[in-house]
Amino acid sequence: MFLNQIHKKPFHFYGVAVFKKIDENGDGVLSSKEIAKSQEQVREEARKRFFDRIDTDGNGTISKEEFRGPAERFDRIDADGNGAITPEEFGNAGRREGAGPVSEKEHKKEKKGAEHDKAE
Ligand SMILES: [Ca+2]
Ligand SMILES: [Ca+2]
Repeated sequence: MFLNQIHKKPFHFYGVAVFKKIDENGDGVLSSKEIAKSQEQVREEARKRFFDRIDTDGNGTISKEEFRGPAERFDRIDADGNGAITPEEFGNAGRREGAGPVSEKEHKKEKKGAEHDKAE
């Protein structure tokens, strides 16, 4: 079922090169461990890119001025309340909310589809 997920979703936007990167031992099969690891990496990378985009002055933290979302959301992400969001705080918030290319909900949907596919 993990294989199906990878085929249906990340692949058409990450490409075959990524398959090779994920397939660490090069046996042409993605183990669920390899996939889980790569999905976490993809999420981290997406978060990092997103973070960099928000951090317009590039000082490594997101200030209230740079953050364009609602203030309550900023406060929620700024876990230590010092008025600046670090990449760590940002990442933790993302994990808490299930943000990223594959959300919890999509996971379930894909799983369902995958089971349907392997009816043989
Ligand atoms: Ca900044
Ligand atoms: Ca902070």
